[in-house]
Amino acid sequence: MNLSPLQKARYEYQPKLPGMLKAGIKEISVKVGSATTSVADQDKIKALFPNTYGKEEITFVKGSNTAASKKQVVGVILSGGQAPGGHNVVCGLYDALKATDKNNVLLGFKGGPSGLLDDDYIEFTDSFIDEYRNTGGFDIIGSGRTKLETTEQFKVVTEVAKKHGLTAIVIIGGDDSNTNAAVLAEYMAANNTGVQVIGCPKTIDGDLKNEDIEASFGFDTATKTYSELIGNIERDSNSAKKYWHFIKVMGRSASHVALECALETQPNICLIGEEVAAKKMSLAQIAGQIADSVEKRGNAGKNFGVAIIPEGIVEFVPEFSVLIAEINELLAGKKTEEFNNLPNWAAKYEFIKNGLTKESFAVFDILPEAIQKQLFLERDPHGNVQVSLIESEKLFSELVKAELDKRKKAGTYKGKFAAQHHFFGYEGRCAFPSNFDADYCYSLGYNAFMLISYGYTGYLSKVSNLAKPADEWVAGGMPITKMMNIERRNGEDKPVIRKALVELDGKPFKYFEANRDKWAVETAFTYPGAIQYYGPASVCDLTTITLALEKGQM
Ligand code: FBP
Repeated sequence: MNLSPLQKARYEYQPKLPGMLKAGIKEISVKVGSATTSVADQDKIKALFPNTYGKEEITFVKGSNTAASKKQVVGVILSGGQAPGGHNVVCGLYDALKATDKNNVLLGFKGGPSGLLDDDYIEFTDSFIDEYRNTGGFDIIGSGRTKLETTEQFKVVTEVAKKHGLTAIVIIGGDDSNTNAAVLAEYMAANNTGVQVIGCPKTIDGDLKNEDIEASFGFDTATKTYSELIGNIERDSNSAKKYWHFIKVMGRSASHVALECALETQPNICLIGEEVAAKKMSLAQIAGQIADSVEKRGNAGKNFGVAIIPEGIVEFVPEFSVLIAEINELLAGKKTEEFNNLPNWAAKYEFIKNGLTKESFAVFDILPEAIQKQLFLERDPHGNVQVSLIESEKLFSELVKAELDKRKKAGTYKGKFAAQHHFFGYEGRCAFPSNFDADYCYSLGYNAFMLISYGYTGYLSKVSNLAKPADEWVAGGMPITKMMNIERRNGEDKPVIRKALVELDGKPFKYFEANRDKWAVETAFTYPGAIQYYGPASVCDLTTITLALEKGQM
């Protein structure tokens, strides 16, 4: 195989483990903490999880290992979108499993949860695993978005587990996948299958975090990758001095990625979906806010700038959500066919005008025509508009341009406006994990096996104190039910892990808020540069500014 020099070097990198896991398997003991309760809806969650609710938080400490010795056959799946470090979770799990007993077996089920249902798997070996150490991607076994949530599916999983003699299943995924891990753990316990289930917190979006989970893996590397690119664009913008760059970054339900990139690069504008929703901002208000920055800078001779836009922004704009709901209704059932059969866009436009309320049509009418058409082209299998495919970076630059044209006519804006558009998402999801993610993920996997060997089920592998050097990290486990509450999903009350949105009274947002007016007018760009893998720890092992601020380290 042809390997790049970095690939070769990364194979050799030895990820750092938390101090208490370093002494070797025989020296890892358990400290049992207090019993837990769910973050809300305690009675309901307790009733739904009678076998796994209320268990104790646990921490690993140095001491003699008292885990019962038995042959372990563990199955692992990767679930959902790729996130840098996934391979290292598998490597850490494998290394701990083999260090405990060479006869233990690790099976990787392919293509995500569906691999477990289809019994499509490989058995990991040393040589196979070694090719994936410290590399990005999920290609080691692939991933998928099939949800493991029905009793029928659990029955199939039980059969597959029986066939292989599985003693445990590790699910590496986001909030939904780990919610399903908790439900599967409860099912396995209730049916005395002897199969334990452990989750690991993954997602570049950063929205699986809470008082126990300080960060989901992949967020560090993905935001560093986007920040490098944004910094490069800022430098280009500051060199050419002729473009405004509208940069959309991934993060569908929360704006953590956008916020971290803004803290790293200090752009002129960064929209935060959660703020837009809290202030019930309209598209026109958002465009007006960006136009204010363009105007002030343009009038000072600075016809360039950078605006960061979170992927999910339009869903946070109340009037836009209403418009989408009305469009879904307008085209429900047979009406899609009627709409599609109309001869041209003018006829379709009339159909839309007659079908929407006056308020929603007013919102629709200010959208650029390309976006208007997109709303009617891209439908999901249920016939709904796919909001995540809307090119919001283009939407906002068009709205800003229209606003600036007005201001030009009114004589207040004297600058020039030309825009470039970018979308950064897939560029960061499979990058070589930063040292932080390489270490964190390896530790999560290693720790997941320790939870298995000590007999725990329905737990999330937890590694905390992450703003400190790895040696001071704390490894342990938290019952997933502790992170759950009841939420309305698809018309039903469901037990779920609460998704973490950007907190508007949290330190990262407060820091941004305190600085953004200055950044909007001045050129305060910072250039993070590429992720560094070799060199001083002060450069290579840094974690995110979000985490540093949350932990009071800045
Ligand atoms: P997860 O929540 O599964 O980690 O995925 C998040 C994400 O990377 C989002 O940022 C993005 O909107 C989405 O996946 C894209 O999904 P897909 O890979 O299916 O295009």
